[in-house]
Amino acid sequence: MATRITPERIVELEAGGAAAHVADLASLGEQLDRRGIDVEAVIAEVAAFSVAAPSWAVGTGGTRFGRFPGGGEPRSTEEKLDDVAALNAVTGANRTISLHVPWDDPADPAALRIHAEELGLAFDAMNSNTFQDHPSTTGGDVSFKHGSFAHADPRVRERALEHNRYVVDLGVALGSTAITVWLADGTNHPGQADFRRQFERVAEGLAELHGHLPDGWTLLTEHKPFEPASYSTVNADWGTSLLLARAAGPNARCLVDLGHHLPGTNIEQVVSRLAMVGRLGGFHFNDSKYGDDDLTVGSVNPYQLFLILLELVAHGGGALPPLRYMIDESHNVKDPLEDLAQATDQLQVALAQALLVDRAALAAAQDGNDAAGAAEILQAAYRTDVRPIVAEARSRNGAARDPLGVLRRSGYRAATAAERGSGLAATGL
Ligand SMILES: [Mn+2]
Repeated sequence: MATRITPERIVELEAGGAAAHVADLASLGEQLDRRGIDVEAVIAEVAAFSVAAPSWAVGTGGTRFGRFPGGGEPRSTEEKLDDVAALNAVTGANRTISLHVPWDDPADPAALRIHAEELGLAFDAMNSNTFQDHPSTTGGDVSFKHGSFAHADPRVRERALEHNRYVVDLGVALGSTAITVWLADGTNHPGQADFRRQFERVAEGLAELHGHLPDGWTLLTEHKPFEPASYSTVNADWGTSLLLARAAGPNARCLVDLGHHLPGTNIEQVVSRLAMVGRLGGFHFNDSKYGDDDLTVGSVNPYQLFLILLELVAHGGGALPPLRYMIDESHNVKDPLEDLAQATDQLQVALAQALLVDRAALAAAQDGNDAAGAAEILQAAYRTDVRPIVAEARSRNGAARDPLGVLRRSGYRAATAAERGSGLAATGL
């Protein structure tokens, strides 16, 4: 068991900056008060926010060219939970973990659930995997090379269904209440398969899986335009995802991964559309420059992130709606925990900014055809340095005002490297 980062230790590590924080927060509070904004309400909303950390993100990511592990990486699902607990200790906003089967396939789910409870964590949406062949999912006698739910052979489709049912059952044992299905199904060559028949098979498979959902469970469909299917993907865009969710059943929702859109797509408008028809279910947060880059949330286009959060707050009637929020990034050169801390911070900042928008004034500007006025209202919120609010929200949760600084000064990574091994050798895939 790696070192625990306690609230007392955090206070100790941050004692030096306490007076400056009080002064900064008071100054921002005065400014917001003049603008008619209740700073306490914003702090409370940011403090209530939590975003899941995926189990695969606490290890170093890689590309198809190679992977360069940083040392001290978790060797088991239990150690992945330990790392998320350390992350949550400094951010106070990563209270759940999302598992991915078969990368995580606990032999004793009850024991893992107890371990999570001891760490103050719960299990968020489960993730299935039919984009790789693994004996525990294929049974060893079929292959997902030519698809899973969309496959022409009913035996393969049945095996894909069995795996997804297994993931739901495992989720039940862990206390999860959702499954996210991302399918690689598609084609790499024109003419390889029939678009319509592929779609119909996937719709049928998802409907069967929906029939297996326990009460209170949600099935999330995650779309992606290309990769690994480079010519056509069955669930390629939000419209297809909506059709599939509708075909699956009443408890199916669409999940929006910020990297799963073609360049230039207006993601905030996609969010608005899906929310409007009651099928917006969750998010995978990341950022991108060229495609599905899985870069740090808010690192490339923070204004887009702000606009997305603004749509979410509008959908929630002034507060963030209770959807499934998860970070989905690949940490190739940063320490995974440091990157997750930065991503969480970026989300808290964007949320606070979105909460500052004067929604009544914005609606009036919109109805008055005042485009310049509307832009001023958005900029007034976006250009406000809300970091004292975010720091205060974290502090009230017993977490760190400066998560990255505390993580570094706590010695957590050195402790895990000593316990788990340095693993400094780069490996190819
Ligand atoms: Mn994703």
